[in-house]
Order: sequence, then structure tokens, then C-alpha cells
Amino acid sequence: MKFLLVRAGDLKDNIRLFAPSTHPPLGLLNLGAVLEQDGHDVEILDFFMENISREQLGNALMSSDAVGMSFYTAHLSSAMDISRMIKDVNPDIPLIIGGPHCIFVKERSLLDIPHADISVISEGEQVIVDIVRYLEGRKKLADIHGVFYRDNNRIKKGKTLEIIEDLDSLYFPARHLVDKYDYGSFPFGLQLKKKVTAMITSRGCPFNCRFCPKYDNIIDGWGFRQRSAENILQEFEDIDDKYGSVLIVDDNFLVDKKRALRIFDGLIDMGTEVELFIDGARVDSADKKLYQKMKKAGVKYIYYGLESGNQEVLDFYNKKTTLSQIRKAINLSRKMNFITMGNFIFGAPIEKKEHIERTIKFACSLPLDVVTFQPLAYLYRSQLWNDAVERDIISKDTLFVFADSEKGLGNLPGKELKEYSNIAFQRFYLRSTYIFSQIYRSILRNDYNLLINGLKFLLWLKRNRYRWPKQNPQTH
Ligand code: B12
Repeated sequence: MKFLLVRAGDLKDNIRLFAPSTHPPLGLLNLGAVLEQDGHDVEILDFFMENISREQLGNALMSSDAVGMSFYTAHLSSAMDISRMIKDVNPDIPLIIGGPHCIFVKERSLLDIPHADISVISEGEQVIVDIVRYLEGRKKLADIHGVFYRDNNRIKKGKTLEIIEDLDSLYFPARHLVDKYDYGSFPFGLQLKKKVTAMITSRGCPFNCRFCPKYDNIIDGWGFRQRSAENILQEFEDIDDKYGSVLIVDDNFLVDKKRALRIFDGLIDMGTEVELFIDGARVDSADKKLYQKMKKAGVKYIYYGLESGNQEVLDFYNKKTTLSQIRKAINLSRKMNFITMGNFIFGAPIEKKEHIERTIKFACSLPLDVVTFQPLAYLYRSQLWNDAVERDIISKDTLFVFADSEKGLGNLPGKELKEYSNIAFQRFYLRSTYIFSQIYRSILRNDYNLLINGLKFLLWLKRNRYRWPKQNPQTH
């Protein structure tokens, strides 16, 4: 059997500091590995990486027996368009959908994508094999765990979903399936050592931040599961000579310090030249011994969810971090010469203009290399979203909405929050101390990419996306 696996999305979405094009579709690579082990051929088309024409899709469909499509809620409309195109070309080809959107909205996913035949609302590694057995006529859909499917115009449910307890039992992602794509190209900004791939070493997160739509909020028993250090090191051995950089995309890679130390010790012993980008770090993991090991093991980039420069806002988000932990972590990261990145959010329900001003000042006081500021989003099934639904402020069909006092979400109008984000970018990056420190650091590193690309990014921002407001809303 030949499977065509598709990541829905839009090339246009890649003009961002942290864009999908930087990340290979790990979910599909895991499914690809399972399918190949089961004896099938697999082709991947990634709509974030190329403009795929109807003709190109049609050619791929001609040689395929089934299609699997993965998407986030943010890419629902692209998934709708692609599904329509698929069934236009071949109305009989089975279309299976999966990924975060399906997991979150469950049977609604088949209403969102009326052309899909089966929706997988769980981890896909076991389920995809069961679906193959169904397509081979050897299994009934009703007996498969974690699916919804169509039966005579009705949506039916398979068996209750099952969680994969032992993550070490999974195959490593079939990375060769996306060899044709060049991931890790941050459109403006960082220049990673090629070739770039990603890795995930755990599923779930032990924390409960109010803005995060955790799988635990909707799936009993999802929990926090980790692969063993040994298993992870084996994967590194496998990719060592093929890749220059690895993006580690765990929600929380450093949370288990013992495991992290074992991984870094192993990488040091291996003598790998691979550079690591830790995509999700918490400031409370910062520890000198651990960070020294990280540096030795090849960590070059670290990205923190910092969220706010106000303790009461951090507490409101249930972030369980403090401002002094933030300062300590960022200082330590700078000491290690990591390219240190952080994200801040504006618009918590308790936030007023003063809080935002404090966050911008706080951000400017930290030795960060890259900062992002964004208005708070109420994401489907986050605790924040649940509270707003319970209080009848948003409907339970709302998938995504930005904080906006005009909609009863917080104290500040959405438009103003966007303006604050723009102003914050400007205030952070256009400081002479920041510019001089980046020039100095570039000379030390003998690497001018961050500087050059950062400037390009700012110029682009100014021209294309954000219109800097003439007046700082603070003074309104
Ligand atoms: C890497 C990552 C990113 C990267 C890459 C994004 C991309 N489009 O590829 C970046 C940093 C760019 C990013 C951005 C965003 N992300 Co993100 N991201 C992740 C993260 C941390 C890891 C994803 C991953 O690789 N997982 C590992 C693989 C193995 O899991 P998987 O993809 O889910 O696949 C499994 C199943 O879903 C299923 N499956 C998947 N596809 C298919 C297809 C078929 C046919 C089948 C049968 C099964 C199946 O089987 C797979 C194996 O078990 C997840 C959290 C997480 N830990 O998963 C959040 C997550 C996916 N992101 C999320 C969000 C909200 C965002 C943003 C909207 C955040 C924001 N406010 O800007 C943006 C969206 C930007 C965009 N345009 O894509 C949410 C998704 C919520 C939703 N309803 O869609 C998640 C779940 C985090 C969270 N809890 O909030 N993200």
C-alpha cells in the first residue's frame, strides 16, 4: 500500500520569527516510520515548505492508496482547502485526518473537514496500523481505539483511545522522508547549522499554565511521559553524521534534571558536533552544573516562556516561576553564551497598562538575544478558555480569540494589545545598549548572522506587517 502524508499549512505563515518551516512535521515522520516498518511506501508533502499545485498533488495521489493529513487548529482553513482538492482529484481515496486539531475537537473534526473519512483523536502510531488493517479488510473501524469515522452519513466512534505508555517502544522518526526539504530556515533571525531536524523526548507537561491547552485537559491519563536517556542517545547516534542541528521540541525538556544530565553526559561522551536548540525551557530548571554540561554537549540556543515582568501576572497564569528565577536563568544562559530567547504575553485579564509597561522594562533589563511579544490568545480547551466559556464571555465553539476588552476578555482593547506588542519589539531591539552588545557578541562569536538577519527582520517588520503607531498608547 502507498500512503501519502500531508502537512496542511501555508507557505505565507513562514514569515515569522518562529515559523512552522523551521520544524519538520515530527508526527508524520513517526507515522511514516511505523508505516514503512509495516511494509508500505510513504511520501510526504509539506504545505509549509512549498506551494503545492493541484497538479502536483494530483500526481502524488495517482500513485497513492490512502492519504493521511496532519494539522493544528491554526491551519484549519488550509486543511479544508487541501481536503477538497484531494477529493476533487480522487473522490474514492480514503482520507484520514489527525494531529492536534483532531485531538482537541474530537468528532467535530469530521464536521470541520467534511471530506475526511476517519479522524484520529489520539497519538497515531498504533492507530495508523489498525487503520491499514481496516483498509486491507482485516479489521472493523468500530474496533479501533481513538477514532471517529463516517458510516452512512453518521459520525461514529471507535473504541476509547489508548495512551502509549512506553515511549521507548516507538520507532525513531523516518526523517529521510523529508530529505527534500530544508528545515530550520528562520526567515529572518537565526542561522542554524544545516541540516536541521527536530526531536521530541517526552509527551505532556507536569505544569498547569492557565493559557496552555494541555492534552491533559481533554484526555484522561495523558500525563507526563518521558523517553529514557538511553533511548534518546540512541536516536542521537542515529542522526549524528546526518544533521548539523536538532530542535528539541518538548514542552519541557529540562524538567527532569537527572535525565537531562544523563543525556548531556552521553552526548559529551559521544563527542557529537550537533548543535542543540532547546525549544521549550522553564526558568526554574536553570542550574549552573546542568548549564555547564549543556554547553559542553552542544546546546547553542535556548528558548524560554517568560510570559510577564509582573509577579502577580505570573501567579495568575499559574506559571509557578518568579521574576528572580527569570533573571537568574537569563543571566546564566548569557554566561554560557547561549543564544537566549524569550517570549512575553500581553493581556492577562488582570493586566493594566502599568503591567505591560513593567513587562517591557523587565524584558529590556535582561540580557536576551531574541525576544517575542504577543497578545494573549484564548486557545480552545485551555483553562483560560474554559473560564471564559463558563462565564459566558465566549461560546464553546470558539477555537481561538485574542484578549480584547471589547469582547469582555481583559482590560485592554485587542487593537491596543497588538500595538503594545509592536512598541515592545521596537523598544527592545532599537536600544543602543542592545545593538552594541549584539555587535560585540557577534565579533566574539565571529558570527554575524544574528545581527544581519535581525536587522533584516526589523526592516521587514516595519515595512510589511506592523505599522508602528505614531503615539505610544501609554500616553492615551
Ligand atoms: C513544535 C511545535 C510548534 C512549532 C512547529 C509548528 C508546526 N506547524 O509544525 C512552532 C514553534 C512553529 C509552533 C507554533 C505554534 N504552535 Co505549536 N507546538 C509544537 C509542539 C511543542 C511539538 C509538536 C510536535 O512535534 N509534537 C510531536 C509529534 C510526535 O506529535 P504530533 O505532531 O501531535 O503527532 C502525533 C499525533 O497528533 C498524531 N497525528 C498527527 N498528525 C497525524 C495525522 C494522521 C493522519 C494521524 C492518523 C495521526 C496524526 O500522531 C502523531 C504521533 O503520535 C506542540 C506540543 C507537543 N508537545 O506536541 C505544540 C502545539 C502543537 N502547538 C500549539 C499551538 C497552539 C501553536 C501556536 C498556535 C502557538 C501560538 N500562539 O502562536 C503556533 C501555531 C503556528 C503555526 N502557524 O503552526 C498547540 C496546538 C493546539 C491546537 N489545537 O492546534 C500545541 C499542542 C501546544 C499547546 N498545548 O498549546 N508549534
